[in-house]
Amino acid sequence: STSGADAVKRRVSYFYDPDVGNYYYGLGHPMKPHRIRMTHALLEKYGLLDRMKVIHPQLARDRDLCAFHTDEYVAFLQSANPETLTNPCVARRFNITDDCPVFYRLFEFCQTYTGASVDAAKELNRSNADIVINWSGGLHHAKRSEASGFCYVNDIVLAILKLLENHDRVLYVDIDIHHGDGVEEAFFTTDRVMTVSFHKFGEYFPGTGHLLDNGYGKGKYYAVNVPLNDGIDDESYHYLFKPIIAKVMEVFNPDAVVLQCGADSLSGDRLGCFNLSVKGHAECVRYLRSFNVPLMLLGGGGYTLRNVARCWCYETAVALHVEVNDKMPDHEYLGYYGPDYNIHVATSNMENKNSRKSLDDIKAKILDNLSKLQH
Ligand code: ZL4
Ligand code: CA
Ligand code: ZN
Repeated sequence: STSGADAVKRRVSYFYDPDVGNYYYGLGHPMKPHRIRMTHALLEKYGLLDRMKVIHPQLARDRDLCAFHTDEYVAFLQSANPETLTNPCVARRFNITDDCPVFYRLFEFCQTYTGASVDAAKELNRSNADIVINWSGGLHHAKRSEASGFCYVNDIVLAILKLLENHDRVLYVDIDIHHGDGVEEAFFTTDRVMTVSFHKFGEYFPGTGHLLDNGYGKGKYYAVNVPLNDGIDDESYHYLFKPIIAKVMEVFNPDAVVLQCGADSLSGDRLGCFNLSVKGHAECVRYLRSFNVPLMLLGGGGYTLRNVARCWCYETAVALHVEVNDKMPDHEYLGYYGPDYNIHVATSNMENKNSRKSLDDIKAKILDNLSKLQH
């Protein structure tokens, strides 16, 4: 809609380090930081950079990283270097594998994407912005003392810990196709952070995120898992997303929201198997924005580069409440977007393996759990 609360402008701060696109996980590795630079180039040519505060973030310091990670793990990351990594015991201890290789300037990469998320949290703490964006962040699998699933430092956990310095309750929502296990685990026993992950469940990485895993101790019912099947489309996704998030906002009433916008839930992703359109994905941003609570948007997965850049550019426009032309402006990377050169892409005719009955059962269970927090 163009009227009402949605039309009210939000102050948006966007965090970007021009060096981030140069990091390289290695030949054949699906995670490509170059997609952040592609997104930035689109934002620039669409004129969106002029509509927000563009901030070059600081590198995260050891002290920042150690707020969640162990000293020995941070010391390992700091010294890790592809030439000197020779001890297989050390590599195994910190889960350095094909998924999480040691690559050139790995530690600086971690400092870069984490510094942006921590600075984004400080920007919200100071009320300098209503919405903050870091497309290089959202690395939700990293654990306290080990790397996992292309993630080394958990910038999300560190950003939420920073937000908790000024906010009583923080809501975390994760629309990456993978389960947000590292963030869930970090806050599994607290009632100050509610985590909500939508993900493919069943023979899929990382294997956690069962419907019935919902927190422990004081954190009971403060972890929400929405397990989904292949081929989910916009309509089925929002049949769950909207009522669940509406109930979460009602019962949890957060002071800040962090949304991990992993773009591997889009149709046609190299690693994903969902069938969401860019509009359907961005509808999650639009919906959370409509509650008018301080909001942090982070990146995450996304392995078909052209669709990742399309998605995060469009979501930036949604944050700014501006319309963008479907036809892309000419720029350095225009060739990636052929043959159509549109920001929106067609979904596929793949089968949606989520039946109405399975969606209704999931919704009923989750709304019932959430109603236990109502007082
Ligand atoms: C690759 O081609 O399911 C890594 C990873 C590297 C290049 C050369 C090595 C070839 C696909 C994936 C061998 C690769 C073997 N290279 C990878 C159980 C697995 C063990 C490792 O979006 N093999 C592990 C992790 C997932 C597994 C997904 C999502 C992150 C996020 C947030 C992380 N790991 C099987 C895979 C390749 C590779 C090709 C790969 N890894 C696909 N899925 C995984 O949630 C950022
Ligand atoms: Ca998820
Ligand atoms: Zn993912």
